[in-house]
Amino acid sequence: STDSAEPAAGGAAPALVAAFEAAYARELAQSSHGPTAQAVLNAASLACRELLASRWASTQAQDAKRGLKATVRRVHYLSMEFLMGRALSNALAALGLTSALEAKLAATGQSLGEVLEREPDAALGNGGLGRLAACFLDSFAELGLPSFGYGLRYRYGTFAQVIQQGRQLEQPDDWTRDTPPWEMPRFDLRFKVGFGGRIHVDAAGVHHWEPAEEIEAQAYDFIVPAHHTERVATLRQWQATAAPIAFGAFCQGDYSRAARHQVLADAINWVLYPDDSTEEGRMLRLKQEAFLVSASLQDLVARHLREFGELQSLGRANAIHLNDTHPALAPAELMRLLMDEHGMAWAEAWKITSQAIAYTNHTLMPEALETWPVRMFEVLLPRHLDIIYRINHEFLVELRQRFPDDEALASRVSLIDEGWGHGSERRVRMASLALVASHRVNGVAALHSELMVQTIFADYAKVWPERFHNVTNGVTPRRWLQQANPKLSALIDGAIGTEWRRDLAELSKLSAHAKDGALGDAFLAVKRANKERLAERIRRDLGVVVSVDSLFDIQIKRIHEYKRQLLNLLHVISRYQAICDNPGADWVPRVVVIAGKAASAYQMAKSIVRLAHDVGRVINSDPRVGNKLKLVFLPNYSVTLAESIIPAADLSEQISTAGTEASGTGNMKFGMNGALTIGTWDGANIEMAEHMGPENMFVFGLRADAVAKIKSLGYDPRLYVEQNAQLKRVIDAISQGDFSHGDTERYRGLVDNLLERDPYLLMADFADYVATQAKVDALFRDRRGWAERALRNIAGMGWFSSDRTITEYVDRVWSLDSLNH
Ligand code: 26R
Repeated sequence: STDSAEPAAGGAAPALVAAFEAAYARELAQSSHGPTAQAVLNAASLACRELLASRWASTQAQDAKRGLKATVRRVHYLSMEFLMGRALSNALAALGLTSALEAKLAATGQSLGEVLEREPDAALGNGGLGRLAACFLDSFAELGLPSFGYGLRYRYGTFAQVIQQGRQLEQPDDWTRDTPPWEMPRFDLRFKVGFGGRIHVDAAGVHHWEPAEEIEAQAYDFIVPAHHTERVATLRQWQATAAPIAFGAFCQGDYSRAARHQVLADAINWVLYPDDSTEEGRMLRLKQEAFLVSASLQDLVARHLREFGELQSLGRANAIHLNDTHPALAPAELMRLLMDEHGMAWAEAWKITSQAIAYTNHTLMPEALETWPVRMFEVLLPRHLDIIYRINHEFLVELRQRFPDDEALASRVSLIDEGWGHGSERRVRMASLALVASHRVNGVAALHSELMVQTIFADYAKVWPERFHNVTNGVTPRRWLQQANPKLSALIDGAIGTEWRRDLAELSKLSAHAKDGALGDAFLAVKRANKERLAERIRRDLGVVVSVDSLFDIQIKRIHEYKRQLLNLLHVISRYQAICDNPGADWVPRVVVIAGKAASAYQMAKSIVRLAHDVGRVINSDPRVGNKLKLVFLPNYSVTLAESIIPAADLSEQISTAGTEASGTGNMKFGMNGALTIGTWDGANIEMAEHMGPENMFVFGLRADAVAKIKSLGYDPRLYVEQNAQLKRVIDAISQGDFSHGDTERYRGLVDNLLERDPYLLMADFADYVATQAKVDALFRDRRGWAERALRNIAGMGWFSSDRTITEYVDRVWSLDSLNH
């Protein structure tokens, strides 16, 4: 887009523009092919990076001076995933340099949009958890929070999704091929991380670990700018290198042994682990987790020593945050560093560790609760296993004092699953390790936090009730509203002024204008323009022509049974059948858009992707249907694709089975962009409805308590199908092969699962979903009524800024105060 993403007054100071222009000219002159779009991208990125690097230095200097009196601790956000997306347009907007670059380009006849399009996404994450981490970094910068994000510098990010004959194929995402110019390699920041080997205890009782293998971690910093100050946040990503090379082998001419060492190191950074995968990769995943944790904590400890000269205050000056259990080795590693490397006694080291650590849970799905075989620890992390046993011992001694005679409780909460119940091998429970070491544990939306303490963590909530909190997620309005939707942003400026760009809560002022017909018309015009861009993309990429007069009905997220893309498809099929029955009726035209990746080993999810393509092919080519209904699947969903789809949405599909979606964050991005939500009473949908008024959301389906009740009584999906002719007809069409050229085998597994198990209650929610979609149609006909509701949605979204979320984390999780109660 060539629309300026800045407010009118957002241009940079002349000195900054001059510095930018000088750096830009110098970099552009390096191009071997002249000022191509790629060369411009590189030059502009390197010029921004240079300006950000000087902001980085002053931010670090400020933070180093903060001392122990500061009530805000420096935050270390440990995450195996950061889904950053593109960086250049965000940096230009933050620095106020968008128009400066546009002016340079005008001289050569190039368009800024064309340049920005060339930047690959940094897609080092799978979905919600990774994107949340990226939004948090944006807010760390904006709020001036002393902080580091810590992650791994994967060579390949999440796979690229290619669709071939309606089926998903995975291809490697070689995102660094054109050398990403954003990172600052920190050659002075290297730490050794050990694996395997033996431990011996000296006469003084100090443990000495002799690892069998050592790998060096080298830091690469990715600088994230604030938009209203000169502060920056840092994402520090570790790259593994073999250290030192097996030089002996090399000298003897045994290159393959020398190379093997290199290969082992490279593997650590090789690939982002997909969220559910096969057994083979598991050992490597544990190694990746240990590598992230060890390098990050060594960096923290070294910095604390540099700044404070002692380690006693480490827990009061630093917060260590675990983004789910993936970095849950952190307490064991911090104990090891404090005791084995710095001679601290257990009690003091434990006090510091539990002051520092806090943990966020992001899912109740039992299959996502990490456990690792003790056997793997014995091989890879023997010293950490010792420490985990000791933590467990101290914990269980205390527990038995408080809850005598409850051995069943002790075995349920133990850090070790002894495998007794299921007769399998012993495993370390990573959530238990995170919980026992944390002074705070939180869920990501109110319902999720409630269910967390009632279900998966009920025992722990009984032991430490004060530890459990809720902090509802948020998203950065810089990327997801100001940059993604400049036209809507300008419209909001006109209605309520520009202060909302600093403080999103100001959006509430829009509700006073919701009935303003002229504003409503202007809103519809902006939406239409955004839909035209998406329609053009659909035509270009898929060859499907869609009308912008249609209702754009959009579901974009990872493909998962609990998110119920299949329920969406059942509604589409039902609508298709009704249109064929009565093509002359006055249908509200709809374009249903789906995008999302299925984990490569998740067969059911892949089958849903295939069904979406099969159904789309049949509907889109049926002459009886025409513009009344289209179904398109946009391949290779990404942060960047989301930025172009969301502003064009009329309707946002947030239809998970109640009680299964921890929060959702896409729901918030759609709401800010003036889409209405059709959603279940789940995750953050509930709080969105409360903030905008539930009458402004299309809520349907069983609530979480009703879902639990039905399941406990013995749910029979067939009953719903037998009682609902419309539903039966849909299921029959799929089984009979109406969408698979008569192949009745293709979807047998999918249909049988629905009729026999239906674990996510699609059959039970179908009727209400379809009825609610009819209400959506009715309101869509009333253009002014629709616009009024959309404006009320936007007005209610101010609270869902990640700035508010991070302010809550600071108050309740990361402040010194949070240690006292
Ligand atoms: C352990 C491994 C297999 C694994 C499991 C699950 C790795 C990653 C995941 C992804 C989960 C934890 C995730 O992304 N959860 C999402 O977090 C978002 C941010 O809090 C929520 O909005 C969203 O509802 C939730 O599904």
